[in-house]
Amino acid sequence: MVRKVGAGLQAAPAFVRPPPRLVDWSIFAIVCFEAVSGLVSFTVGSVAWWPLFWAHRIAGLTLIVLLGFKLARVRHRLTNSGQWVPSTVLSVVTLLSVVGVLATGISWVFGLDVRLSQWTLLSVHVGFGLVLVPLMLWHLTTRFRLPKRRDFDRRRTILQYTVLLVGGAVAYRGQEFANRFLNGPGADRRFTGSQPRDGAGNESFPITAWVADDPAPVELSDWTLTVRGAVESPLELEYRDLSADTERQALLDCTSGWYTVQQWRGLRVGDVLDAAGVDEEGQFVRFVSVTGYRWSLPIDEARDALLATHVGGERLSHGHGAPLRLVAPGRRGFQWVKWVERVDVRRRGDPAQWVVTLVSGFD
Ligand SMILES: Nc1nc2c(c(=O)[nH]1)N[C@H]1C(S)=C(S)[C@@H](COP(=O)(O)O)O[C@H]1N2
Ligand SMILES: [Mo]
Repeated sequence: MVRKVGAGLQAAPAFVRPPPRLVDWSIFAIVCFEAVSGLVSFTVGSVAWWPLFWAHRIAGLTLIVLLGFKLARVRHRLTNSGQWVPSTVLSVVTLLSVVGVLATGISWVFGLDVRLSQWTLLSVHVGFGLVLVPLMLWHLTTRFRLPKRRDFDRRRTILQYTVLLVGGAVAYRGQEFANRFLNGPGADRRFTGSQPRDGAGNESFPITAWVADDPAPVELSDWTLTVRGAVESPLELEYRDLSADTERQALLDCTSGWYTVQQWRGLRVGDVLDAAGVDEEGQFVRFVSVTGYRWSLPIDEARDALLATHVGGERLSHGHGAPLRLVAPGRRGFQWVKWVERVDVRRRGDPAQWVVTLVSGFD
């Protein structure tokens, strides 16, 4: 079967099959684009970014066809052990990771929900992607050939790639209809790809650590909320001082692939800031967890965020960040800092937060 398809693709007239070097460099370009768009997609939460998610999916689908062309061409080097050279091993490993990244990506879109311990298929997809990039770069150094001018027939190439992209878009759209028809977990995805977790309160959605944060439950007798930095009068509040009187509905969308809409109750950050009196130079607000995990928001956005004590009418459970967690509507879940104990008003953003969220919780 594979052989037949391979032979078919190989025999495909030049009209449909781009020249070999172009195929190779297209695969390279697409994998780079997928890595960048995939990573960026994890950091954005507003619907305005939907074209990025679509581009990632369509480009991924075109990869299947390009890979088919490539395999049809090099297949004999893999199937004929007489032709094996040391770099063939690298080629095979690289191929396996491309297949892995495509298979997990596609199964995820169809709502297949197998877990590797706490890892969803989406996380495994990211894992394959992260190993694929260095493997591909290494593979490239063993067979480096620049595309040549004479490889191109401009009009034909443009046409081929247009067909490829349109085909990818149609296939993705077709998948949406198929998923709606199947009516499984793939049917009800957000533009981010996340699947719904329904219900209200602590038990209705998963407890997630971005990487390794797993603190002991916070004792209220030891805990205070400190507000400091560019403020007129720093505050130190105990739990019983908090007036958790603001309620709002907000959607939490985790990069591991689920989302939930909950009714949150707590303190409006703007009220907390007003109580401390923000200096003129205060531009960003940083929320810091008892674990050191932290995230900053521009001050106007921060004012509108919530430091929640309750979810769905219940006191937050420890896993969900008790006594206090950030609710940052429009942001991805990893920015909703749990177990908040400090609010810093700052002049600048905090680039180091990117590293801190990855390493906090490791000793
Ligand atoms: N301190 C801290 N806050 C955190 C995390 C973490 O690991 N440590 N994980 C984040 C991630 S990845 C998500 S999706 C949400 C999950 O919130 P939940 O566990 O209440 O579902 O919390 C965020 N807040
Ligand atoms: Mo997350």
